[in-house]
Amino acid sequence: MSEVSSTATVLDALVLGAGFAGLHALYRLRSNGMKVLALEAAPDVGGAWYWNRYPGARCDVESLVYCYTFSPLLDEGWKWTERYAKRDEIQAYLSWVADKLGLRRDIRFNSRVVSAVFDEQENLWRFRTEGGDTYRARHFFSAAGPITTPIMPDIPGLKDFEGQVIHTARWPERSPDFAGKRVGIIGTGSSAVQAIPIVAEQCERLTVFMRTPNFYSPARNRPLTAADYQWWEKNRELTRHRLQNCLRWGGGDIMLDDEINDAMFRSAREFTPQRRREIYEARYANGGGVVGWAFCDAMADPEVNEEAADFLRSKIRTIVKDPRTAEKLTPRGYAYGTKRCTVGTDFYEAFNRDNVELIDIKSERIERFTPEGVIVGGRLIKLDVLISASGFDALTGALTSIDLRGVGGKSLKESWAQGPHSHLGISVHGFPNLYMVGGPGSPSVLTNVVMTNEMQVEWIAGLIDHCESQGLRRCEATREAEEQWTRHVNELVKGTLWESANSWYVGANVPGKPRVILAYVGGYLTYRQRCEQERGQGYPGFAFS
Ligand code: N01
Repeated sequence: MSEVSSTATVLDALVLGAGFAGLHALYRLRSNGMKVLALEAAPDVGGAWYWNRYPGARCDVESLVYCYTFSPLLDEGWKWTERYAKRDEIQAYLSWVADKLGLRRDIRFNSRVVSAVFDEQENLWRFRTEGGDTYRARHFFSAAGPITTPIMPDIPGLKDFEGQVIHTARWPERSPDFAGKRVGIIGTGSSAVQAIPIVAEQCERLTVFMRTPNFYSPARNRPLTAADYQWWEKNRELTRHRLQNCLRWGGGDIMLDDEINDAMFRSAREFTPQRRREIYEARYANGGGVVGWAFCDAMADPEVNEEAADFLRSKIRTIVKDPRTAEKLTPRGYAYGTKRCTVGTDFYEAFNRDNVELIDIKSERIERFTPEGVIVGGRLIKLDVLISASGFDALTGALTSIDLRGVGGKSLKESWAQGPHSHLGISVHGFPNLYMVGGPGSPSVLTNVVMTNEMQVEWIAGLIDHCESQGLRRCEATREAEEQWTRHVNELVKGTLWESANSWYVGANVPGKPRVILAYVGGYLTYRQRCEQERGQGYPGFAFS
């Protein structure tokens, strides 16, 4: 087993992951003079954006606000080309940031951490990678990402299938050539919605296996023009200020008319039915994934939610020509927003193509795979390639898939067996000097993730600064603070439509995963203020020694 410099050197901090949060954490801690390394499983920076190379992958938050704000250096020298950036452009951006800030020298690539154990005698974390390298660090900064652990569907016979099987989040660097191929895709979530129209254009035949239709709205992507950049120069600070002071707005629609935007802070009931319709139409025409979040009570008032849902349902029939396919694609029986709403380009239009078939696997069950393809409702569908857009073990999977042990050798996976608990989604009692960005109990996936990451990275770095300046060797959430925060996270969903959620937001997509809300639904602003209060009061929810 190779022992890396680690055995000689105890790092001040080890950062897990070199995606958006990891790069920022590395920069921030290093700027304080700390000795820091980041370990990254992939051969390059990018995190989730490195792995999600599937055709059509792009972000559904506007590029102008899907980027760092922590250094003015990064406002200069980078220009986004499209309103919603393609995966390749986001990857290039993160690579540019890593070079500009000189981060690569402190990142170990191809280094997947498989174990992290807290050494109580020494007050440090011991890490081991898949390749057998070992590291020691006083602080463990997890930037492993909320949606990074892919899951495959458990379908009988899948291992016997002789065609190619690809998960969207493990797309090969050389994308397969689909020309003349019969392709199947499992899922109609955000990844599938982006991939389907592109794969449909390239392959001979595409069969879409859908279990639950999702709410969908068109992105209305377009190139960014000189005029857009002029607007941005004038409005950058204001837009960032608004984002920082907003509960739910993630910035999927930054150039939307002010009046339409401001309605998001008001109850739908303050508007006439006609005005509400106009607002939904304006949002739909503008594009982006937040058509249904037009008013502040979308998740609290079932009637408001149903009106938004119905608006989006009505659009399907105007695009999909075959009424039976349109009906199959129509989401019913669950509230808008309780599954992540999808955004794309020409998703519904793809079902008007002759080479695309939609199979609703709730009515036509997938029986099993064979070497040649899949049997559905007694019929063999021959396939050359199966794309699994089947999602992720979200928010907890990245850490529970590591053998991560805290005080007394207790594993995080066991500790979270009945549902994750933490203080502020950042610190877990019994796991000293471990800090999470985008962890369960934080609002990250319900907000502009890049913005929330930045806030959490700065906040955690402040906490570490506090420990360093006071000579404190050990820092962890108190049991009381953790219980209080976890109760608060769970109580917030009571009486809201979140209670009825049946999606990865509550772990429903992973067999055996406890059904609890994984994200903090109280909104970004409330969360930021709560974190600031914690810091302002000298971290009362933490025990130091
Ligand atoms: O995964 P998902 P995703 N048999 O979990 C189906 C972010 N993201 O990769 O709904 C059959 O949403 C499953 O069906 P059901 C974004 O936060 C962002 O698409 O569980 N089907 C569903 O249709 C997003 O939410 C961007 O009934 C099975 C699909 O697979 C998150 O990542 C782009 C199945 C999984 O959908 C995850 O998105 C991409 C089975 N056994 C992703 N198991 C943008 O920024 C699962 N399914 C635009």
